[in-house]
Amino acid sequence: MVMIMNGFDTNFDGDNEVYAANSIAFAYMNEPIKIRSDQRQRLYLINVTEFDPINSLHLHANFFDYYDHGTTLQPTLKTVDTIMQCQAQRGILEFSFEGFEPGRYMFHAHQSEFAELGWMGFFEVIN
Ligand SMILES: [Cu+2]
Repeated sequence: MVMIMNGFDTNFDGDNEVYAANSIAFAYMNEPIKIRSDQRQRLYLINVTEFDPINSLHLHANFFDYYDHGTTLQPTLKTVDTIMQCQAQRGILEFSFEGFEPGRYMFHAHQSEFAELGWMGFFEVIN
């Protein structure tokens, strides 16, 4: 899957008022991303947020391996639950919910302001 982290300056004051993954604030709160517990996940993450120098992704209840820039075959970080990206940075997350209870697992920016303004959502683990 692909997640593009972005923000929107809705009143043209040079600061973002809304944050999102894939452009729609809170979209995956209402419509969680369904993932099967027996399938390993690969998430291509890209930060195109303007006005804020850093954005981030934090995953609840689980850990992922991270391939910074997606340019190596071995992960550059192993077993982490939060990753930060500078503007225009990208990378690849790999994780699995194998053995987890079915249900909703949250992900969101690790800047609480971004999360409160739209950059949060759920994976829904199904068997
Ligand atoms: Cu959280």
